[in-house]
Order: sequence, then structure tokens, then C-alpha cells
Amino acid sequence: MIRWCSYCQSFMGEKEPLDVFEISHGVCIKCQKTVLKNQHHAKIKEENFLKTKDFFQEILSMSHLKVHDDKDELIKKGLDLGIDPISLIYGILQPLMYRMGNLVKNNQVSLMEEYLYTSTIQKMINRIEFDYDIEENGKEILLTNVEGNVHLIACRILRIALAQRGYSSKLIFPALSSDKLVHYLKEHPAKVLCISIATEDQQPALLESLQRIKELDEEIRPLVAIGGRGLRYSRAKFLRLADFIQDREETGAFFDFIDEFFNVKAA
Ligand code: B12
Repeated sequence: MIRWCSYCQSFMGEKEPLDVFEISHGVCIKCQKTVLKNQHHAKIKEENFLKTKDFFQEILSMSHLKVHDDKDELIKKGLDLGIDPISLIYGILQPLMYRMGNLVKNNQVSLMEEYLYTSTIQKMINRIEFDYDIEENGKEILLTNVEGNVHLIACRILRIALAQRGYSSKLIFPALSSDKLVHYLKEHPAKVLCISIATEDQQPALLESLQRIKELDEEIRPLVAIGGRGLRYSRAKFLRLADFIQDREETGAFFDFIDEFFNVKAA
């Protein structure tokens, strides 16, 4: 289920059952504080919720080819509904990708169709990314995949969401081996390193990289955040090796972690 704030039209996270792609009627912490008791807003909430639900269903019911034809129209429609681009990516495009993965798994669509669909989503992300000031050489935050992971969309989305919050980040793709990653960090120290893992069989490579990073001298050792689908049901294994582990139910927790780190550093 997708946790959605019907007041400000923003994505809040997911909740069990994770593979049910429906929008739940919610209210984010910020809106709880500001508008909850106001009757006028209560009405807006109902309207927003129904419109967003329709929009979501419309996209879900499209075949991938139709999404391809209508992608510009879809972005515009989302923005017209007051859905900010980041929530559009997190709350609408991301569940679409998850759903596509399930269809492939159940042999309902071919891998070729998935490629086509992914490239359409990447184009939608290109369009959205264009509006953000992504600093190519920013190195406060380094984003990368674990060795062997070729899924790129997660890191791209994180980079846009970080840029929206004023952070510069650098994306390294394709992923480096643990040796090369450690070498890179020695040459180009980063404050925070984010590593994405997409499949469970990438866990040994992640453990190896995390172990190597832990052994770095304190002055150059970055704070490490990890996330991605490959962590599902395995968080405990990584607790001692990472400073932050993504929680699918609270997308905002990652940004709180980043804010807290940089505010503490600035103080
Ligand atoms: C698109 C896709 C592909 C594309 C990738 C293209 C590209 N350029 O990115 C291609 C076709 C290449 C591909 C290949 C494969 N894929 Co694939 N793929 C997907 C699919 C459909 C979508 C992935 C995606 O982009 N999701 C959208 C992003 C935004 O979501 P996300 O990755 O979860 O990331 C979000 C969060 O998890 C989080 N996050 C992620 N990383 C991090 C890191 C940090 C630090 C933080 C804080 C947060 C965070 O933030 C992101 C934004 O919210 C998924 C389906 C699915 N259910 O996820 C399968 C899926 C991930 N793939 C899968 C598999 C098995 C494969 C292949 C092995 C298939 C094959 N037999 O060849 C290969 C493996 C390639 C490899 N070595 O990595 C499986 C993994 C199963 C598992 N549990 O191990 C999935 C789940 C499909 C399935 N149901 O079977 N894939």
C-alpha cells in the first residue's frame, strides 16, 4: 500500500502489504500540525484523495506501450493535480516499476517489455531531473550501487530528491568493486556514502564493501547509508556495518538522517 498525504499530495512511504499497489488515505506529520482541524481543508482532502486515486488507477491500468505514448501528458496531469515531481516519482512511478517486476516474475510480461517500460520511466525521470540543479561533481554525498547491481533508477531518484533538499551528490555508475571503491574513497573522501542493493544475491558483495569501508581511517571514513530491495528481510545482518538502513515505510527517515548529520556537522 502506498502511504499518501491527501492534504499536500505528497508520498509518505509504503506499508504492508507491500505488493498491493493502492493509495491509502493519509495525512503527513506537517499537515497534521497545520490543517487537520480545518473543515475547509477536510473537504479538499477528500477531493484530492479521489482525484489522485483515479490518476493512479489510470496509470496502473495502462499497458506499457500506452504509458510510452502518454508520458508527457502523465507528468503534466500529475503536476496539475498538485503532485510535486518527487512524489510523482516515489508514489506513482516507483510502484509502477515494482508492479512491472512482479508481472515479469509471474511471466505475464517478457523481459523485453520490461526493458521498454524501464526506458520510458527513465525518460520521465530525465524530464523531471532537468528541472533540478543537479551538481555533477558534488561529492558531499556519494551514491552508488553495490558491485554487480545494474539497477540505476533508485540512485537517480535519490539524487533528485537530495538536490530538491539542497544537497549536492555524485553518482558513480557502473558500481565499483570493493577494492576500487575503497581506493576511490581514499582519493576523493565523501561525507556520506549511499549504496543501493537490488537483489538478495548481491548481499555478499555488500557485506564485503561495508567491511572494507569500516576498516578505513576515521578521518576519511564516510557515514554509510544502505537501501534497496535486496535488503528485504535481511536488515539485521547489516546493522553493525551501516549507519543507516532504509525503511520502506518511512521514506523521509533517510532525509532526516542526512539533515541531522549535516546540521550536527554545521553546528
Ligand atoms: C527495472 C528493473 C530491471 C532493469 C534495470 C534497468 C535500470 N537501468 O535500472 C533490468 C532489466 C536491467 C533488470 C535486471 C535484473 N533484474 Co531487475 N528489476 C527491475 C524492476 C522492474 C524495477 C527496479 C526499479 O528501478 N525500481 C524503482 C526503484 C526506484 O525502486 P528501488 O530500486 O526499490 O529503490 C527505491 C528504494 O528501495 C530506495 N533505495 C534503493 N537503494 C537505496 C539506497 C539507499 C542508501 C537508500 C537510503 C534508499 C535506497 O530508494 C529508492 C527510491 O525510493 C524491479 C522490480 C521491483 N519489484 O523492484 C526488478 C527486480 C529488482 N529485478 C530483479 C531481478 C531478479 C533482476 C535480474 C537478475 C533479472 C535477470 N534474470 O536478468 C537482473 C539483475 C541485474 C543486476 N545484476 O543487478 C528482481 C530482484 C529479486 C530479488 N529479490 O532478488 C526484481 C525485484 C524483479 C522481481 N520481482 O523478480 N531489472
